[in-house]
Amino acid sequence: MSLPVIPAPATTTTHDGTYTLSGTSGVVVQSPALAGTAERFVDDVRRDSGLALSIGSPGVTVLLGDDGLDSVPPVAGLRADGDEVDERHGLEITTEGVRVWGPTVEAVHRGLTSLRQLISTHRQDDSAVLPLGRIVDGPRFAWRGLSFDVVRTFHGPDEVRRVIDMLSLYKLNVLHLHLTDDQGWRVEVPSRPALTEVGAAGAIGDRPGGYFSQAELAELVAYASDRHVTVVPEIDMPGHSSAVFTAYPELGPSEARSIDLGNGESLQLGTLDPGRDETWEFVAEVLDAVIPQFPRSAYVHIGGDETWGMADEDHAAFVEKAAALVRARGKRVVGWQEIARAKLGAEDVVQYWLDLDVDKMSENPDAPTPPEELLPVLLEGLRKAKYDAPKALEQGARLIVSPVTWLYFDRPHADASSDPGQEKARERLGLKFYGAASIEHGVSWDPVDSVSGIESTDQIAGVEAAIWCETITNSEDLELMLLPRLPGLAEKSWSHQTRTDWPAYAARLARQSPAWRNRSWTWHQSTEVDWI
Ligand code: TNX
Repeated sequence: MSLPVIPAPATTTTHDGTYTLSGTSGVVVQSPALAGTAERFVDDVRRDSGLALSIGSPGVTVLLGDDGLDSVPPVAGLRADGDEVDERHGLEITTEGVRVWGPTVEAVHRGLTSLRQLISTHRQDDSAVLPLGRIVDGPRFAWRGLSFDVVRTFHGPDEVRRVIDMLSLYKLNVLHLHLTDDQGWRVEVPSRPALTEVGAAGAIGDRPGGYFSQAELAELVAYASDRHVTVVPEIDMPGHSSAVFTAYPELGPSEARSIDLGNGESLQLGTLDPGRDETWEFVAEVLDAVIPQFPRSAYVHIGGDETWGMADEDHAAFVEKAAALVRARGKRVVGWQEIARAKLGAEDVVQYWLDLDVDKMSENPDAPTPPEELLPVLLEGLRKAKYDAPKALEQGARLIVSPVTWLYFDRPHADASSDPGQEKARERLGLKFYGAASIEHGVSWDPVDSVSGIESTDQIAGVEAAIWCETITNSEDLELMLLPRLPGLAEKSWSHQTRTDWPAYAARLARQSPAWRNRSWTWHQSTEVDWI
């Protein structure tokens, strides 16, 4: 029998019988290094389940050790913090109590995360009546993340903390913050005050702007770190830079060119110019200010996507120089797949996203109909995308797998109008052009098979979903698009099961709702799942 844990553990055994954790139970810490982890767990259990455990009382014992963990398959990929941390752990529930162990603090934290889920899925009255059994587990991929667009709609620190809580409940360990784009600049650069004074003022349409102060980011990074989540900053360059040009027009194109997409949005064609000294002074100042604000991240994401109309040589020159500036500051480079058109190093990471078939797009009635003058530029860019992943792999770089088809959480929900009373809101969420996606669809794929040209798991750095916020206007919208998809991302990036058994997964998913309710997270009540 399986236990209702998401992502599915590497091995699970169950036995008849139960062990009950009650309000008088607690956590015994056998290794002093685990004191903070135990406190975090007690706090999380209270928030997920309302059960108040206390430190020092018998019930759950936590300790450092690697007994019996050899059966867990090895992890692949790279960690965003650049460390090598063993996340394998064991969790055993006997009639005597619960024991959670692993060789590192982080490993024990992951094991306690499974226990958090078991507690919230086995609540009865004032207790949690746990099934007897044993889990031995560890991740398939080291980098398991979410890319979060805080530009198109500004989501402030409270909401970012809620997203970190969601990541943490599903053993996800990277929050990639998309901090800059055409509509706004969300991170402080003290030597360039206009970026936040002017560039942060707006968002899409008349949505409010905003940015994270250095103090707020320090708190968020610490909050994430406490939950073993690394926050990776993205400064999107040289395209998607209109907010820079609003703040510092001298860095922009001499003539602003934007194209009305006919849906109230316009596409900006200007890019930072690699041929100008001012560009490089700017990029260096930005990196010098941003890097120290993300001390746990070994990477800086330099964007590199959708530089419509920019000459290939200019794009490559920009990427190569920006990458060199990142490396010179002791950080590694990650960028959207278009950076593979430039010369990369084996340490670099390329985020694969564009798996749309250009030649089928004209058949899609919901596809945007760009003005005629733009069409050739768009089509050419999209056709080149086919070669990006192979080019990255040829250069020895590794891929973060984020295909639109499987991992763009801004795809509309398949049964969008099924949430009672919310039909209108649901209908407006997600980019229609991508087509709707069901929850089952979200777990019906495998990261290794999803990119043509990948032959082995070793070519993958990790797996990341993306939530873009063009259609997402507030926290409720955001949560509706993240849940219940986020647990599916965990299933695909952590679990070693390459095929997900949908009925079994749907049954595990259905049991997540009490914790979500307790946390007051909004979720899309998909009709594919019998929510409890
Ligand atoms: C493409 S994915 C973009 C974003 C949009 C997104 C909408 C990527 C690197 N660029 O600018 O928000 O599509 O899904």
